[in-house]
Amino acid sequence: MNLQNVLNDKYGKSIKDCSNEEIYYSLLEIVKSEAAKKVSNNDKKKIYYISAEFLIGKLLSNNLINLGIYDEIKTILAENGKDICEIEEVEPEPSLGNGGLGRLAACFLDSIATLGLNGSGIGINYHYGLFKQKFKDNLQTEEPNPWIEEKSWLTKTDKTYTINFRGMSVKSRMYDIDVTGYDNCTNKLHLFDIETVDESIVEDGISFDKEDIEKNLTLFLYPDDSDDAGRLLRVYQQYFMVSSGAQLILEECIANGSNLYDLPDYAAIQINDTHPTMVIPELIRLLCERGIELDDAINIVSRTCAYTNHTILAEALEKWPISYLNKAVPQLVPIIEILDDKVRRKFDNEKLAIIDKDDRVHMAHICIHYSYSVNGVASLHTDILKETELSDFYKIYPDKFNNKTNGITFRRWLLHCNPELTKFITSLIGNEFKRNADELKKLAEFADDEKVLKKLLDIKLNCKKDLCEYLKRTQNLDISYDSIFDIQIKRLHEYKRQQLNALYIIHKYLEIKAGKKPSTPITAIFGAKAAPAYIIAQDIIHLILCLQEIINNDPEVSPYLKVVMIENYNVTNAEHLIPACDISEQISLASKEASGTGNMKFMLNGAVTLGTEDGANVEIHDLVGDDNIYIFGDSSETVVKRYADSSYDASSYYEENEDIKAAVDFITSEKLLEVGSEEHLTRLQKELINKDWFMTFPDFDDYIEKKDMAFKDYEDRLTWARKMLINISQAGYFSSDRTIAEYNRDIWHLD
Ligand code: 26V
Repeated sequence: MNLQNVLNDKYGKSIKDCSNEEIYYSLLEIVKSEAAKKVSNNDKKKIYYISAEFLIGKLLSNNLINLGIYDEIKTILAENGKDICEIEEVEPEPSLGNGGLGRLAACFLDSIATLGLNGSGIGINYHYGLFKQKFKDNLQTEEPNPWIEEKSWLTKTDKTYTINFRGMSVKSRMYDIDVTGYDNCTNKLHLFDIETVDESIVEDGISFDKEDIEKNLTLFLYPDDSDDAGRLLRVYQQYFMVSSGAQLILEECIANGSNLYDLPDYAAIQINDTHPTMVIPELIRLLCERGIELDDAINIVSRTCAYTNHTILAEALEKWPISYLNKAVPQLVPIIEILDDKVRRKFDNEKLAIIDKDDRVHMAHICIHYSYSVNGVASLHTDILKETELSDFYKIYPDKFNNKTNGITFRRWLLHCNPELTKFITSLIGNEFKRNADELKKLAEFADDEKVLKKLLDIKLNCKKDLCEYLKRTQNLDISYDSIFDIQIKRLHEYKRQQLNALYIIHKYLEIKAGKKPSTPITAIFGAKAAPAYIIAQDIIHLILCLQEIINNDPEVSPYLKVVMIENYNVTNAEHLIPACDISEQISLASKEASGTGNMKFMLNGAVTLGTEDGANVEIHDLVGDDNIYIFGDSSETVVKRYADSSYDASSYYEENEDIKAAVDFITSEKLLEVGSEEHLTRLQKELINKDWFMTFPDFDDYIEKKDMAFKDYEDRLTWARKMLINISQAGYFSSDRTIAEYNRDIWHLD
């Protein structure tokens, strides 16, 4: 299909005369038709990746790249005075995920298709996805993010299923999004939706009637779960997803020749965190309905499902009161009771039970008992699961546990977001790294090649200039490319410790005020959304926004230090931020960040990590060595011990460490109160002094020392460029192609 022909047919105009919108919609058609021409893999066995989130980002450019027509289209457009980047901006970004977990699912789909594996994603077609973030009076506000237009990547199918809830049933319809592999087959992401959804029930911001399930079921991703109605809606959403998915899977397997007893030969179902757990009892229910004995059904399903754990945080582990399940999906309750009963008969250990004494259903426990594989997402995380968090389970099922260190797709996070670096790498080591990321290691040969190192610095500078221009244009933010770009972009959570970074900024501000000026100016960049009901997270955003206002408007300080909190952090702005980064902030409290994947994206784009020994940082450290990373803070063992013996006392650090006291006191200083809210700032300050649950104070001194050391080292440009090069050269391990190959080798066993 030729762009000019399509434009002629649709609009009767030449490329030159078409609007960016007209070109975008035509490219959408071209991509869909080219994707359909690719063969799909119809092997007997298929992997179903089921997930409540797929944070796919914009799709146009990635599809063009994967289909091998990006350069051609870019050139035709340029010849006609059109910039492909401006066409890209027409596309709305779907926000079908919160953060790392959803983005991982999107990277995995890309790699499954790229490796030519027979696989589909199964999820929910949220109309508004996660909220759009706006700042007002230095506070976060939330708005819906409508992304579905009349013409979009979604293709309506004629597949429908009936989903029964207590006293009500809904008709689920499947919509498909093409998943193009890099020079390989096209797979599908199946997103389920209902037709009765009513966008008009959304009132102020993102509030809506949480009880009107037929109108709200697929409106938002994870609506506010601070109340019963919100939590119950999540149960409805989850069952809707898994029942639709389970019906589809059985239908496809039967069509392929399965007699259902041999289901594990036809399907592997990867359960992405506990959100899709109900697929286990639902499949058991459906098999029984089709005449299979209960024990057989349990056995079949357990050999089909595999579970991935993405967090050890207790508050994130789902435990649904059985009363919720009774209210929404009573048909699953007797099955879950039987699953619990079987566990109790076999093991005399309350901690292994599915239904606890308070009548709450531990979703992770269903997954562990009734799946054939349980994996963590980075080596340290898996070790902690085995040794601490899930040690009772590990004792009874040692063979089920395995590690699959996360990865990222290099198509989006290098080829697309950093074409200049991609081109340079290609000029040094050839094209092969695009298929085999391990080839990046060859770059290490150039570690002492001054010309190469200088070019790397030039490319970084260009990316920084691009970012400045992008932030000016989209957010009216002014930053200088002549400064160090120190970036922390991720969901706002106390365990990720944006507050530690904020304390550093206050510390630096006070130093500058006292006359100690950094020799290279620093731009501290944040991007983060906070859950609407997460009070302390909202307070931390408020603190950062207040610091931005004070510092950037202080002529004594702003030449040396600037703070930028970008609005509505999402995949698209990440694609601009990551290539421009010098220092990648990965400062979670050791043991708490299961893996992190932003850390990998930064490394691949030549940023140097400043981080704790947490998640995949540990593996990055192992790969690049001490000289090419800045590690600080207490080890996960120390942290785990501190929690176990409750020995941490934040207030003593506050009293005894002058720097900590000065920074924390500043949170409620007159200066900050001039621009901020006393309620928010006081609450945050008290939280830190009295609790500091994620232990920022014990790591504070070391953080400052290592961060200042990194800033100092940055000044020796060639030595710094060498660190950048080593990071890029070692990033191949973090390709999601490697991760998916391991899932397939160890868990899915597709041909
Ligand atoms: C969810 C919640 C929800 C309730 C409030 C507290 C809380 C804390 C954490 C979470 C995270 C849930 C699971 C998740 O998103 N895990 C992330 O998965 C990524 C992909 O494996 C991984 O890189 C991140 O380290 C991990 O946090």
